[in-house]
Amino acid sequence: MARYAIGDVQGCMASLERLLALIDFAPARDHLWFVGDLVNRGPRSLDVLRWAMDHDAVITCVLGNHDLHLLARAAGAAGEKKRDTLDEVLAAPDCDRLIDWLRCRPLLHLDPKYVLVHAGLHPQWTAPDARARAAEIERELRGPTWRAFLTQIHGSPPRWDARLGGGDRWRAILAYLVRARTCKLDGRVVPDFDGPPAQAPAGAVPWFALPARAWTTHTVVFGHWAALGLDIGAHHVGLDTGCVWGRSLTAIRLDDRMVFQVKAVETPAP
Ligand SMILES: [Mn+2]
Repeated sequence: MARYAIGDVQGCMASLERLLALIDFAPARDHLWFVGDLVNRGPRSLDVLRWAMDHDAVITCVLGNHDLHLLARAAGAAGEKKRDTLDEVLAAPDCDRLIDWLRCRPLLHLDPKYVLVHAGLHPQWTAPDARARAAEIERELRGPTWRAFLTQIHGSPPRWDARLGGGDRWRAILAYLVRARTCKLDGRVVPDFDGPPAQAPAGAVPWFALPARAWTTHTVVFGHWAALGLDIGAHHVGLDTGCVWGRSLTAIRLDDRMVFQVKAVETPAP
């Protein structure tokens, strides 16, 4: 058995198929981790979701910001965004089944060696702390009031504080798990900056480069930051290589860190 982690797919089914062929993916033998953002911006989100649900037994997929946006659209908790390509999913006859499958995905997966998360972690969270914070969100998404919950995740998050409650607490947790790229030295996520680390605003550093990180007992596998590209450090593996922007889709075999990449098949929208 081999375990691979795969970067942000974002509806790029043809590129995913090309990558699965490159790694000679065999469901009977292999297990795949996905860093989230299975859907949106790319052309075939519906096909990617159906494929993922069909392969539920052999994949581990965490939720990304675009996945949460799809859930919010399905719940009537968010409107259409300019570059959304989610209409085909929302109009599909199996939409409810796909949405129910998606909202039961974890926000974070923890094993003895790795943390799998879409964007990042707060520097003061240990890996088990992060798992517990993620579980707070997962409980809401899987419960009967998931639609109402999704109306409360928008708006600017407060700085993380363990005493936060309710919507402020959920927004502060999600700021790390699904949105973080750079942070200030006090741990606050810098909103909106999505360029390369070298162009980060003054005083902002990648979330994984903050001093005194509590989670470095583990290696964090993540995506969400296309401008960072493939980035492998002592305790982090960034896998978003901008497939939906016409660059490439990346897998890493976790057992030996062998990297596999395919050029994006999809042409990015202008
Ligand atoms: Mn993302």
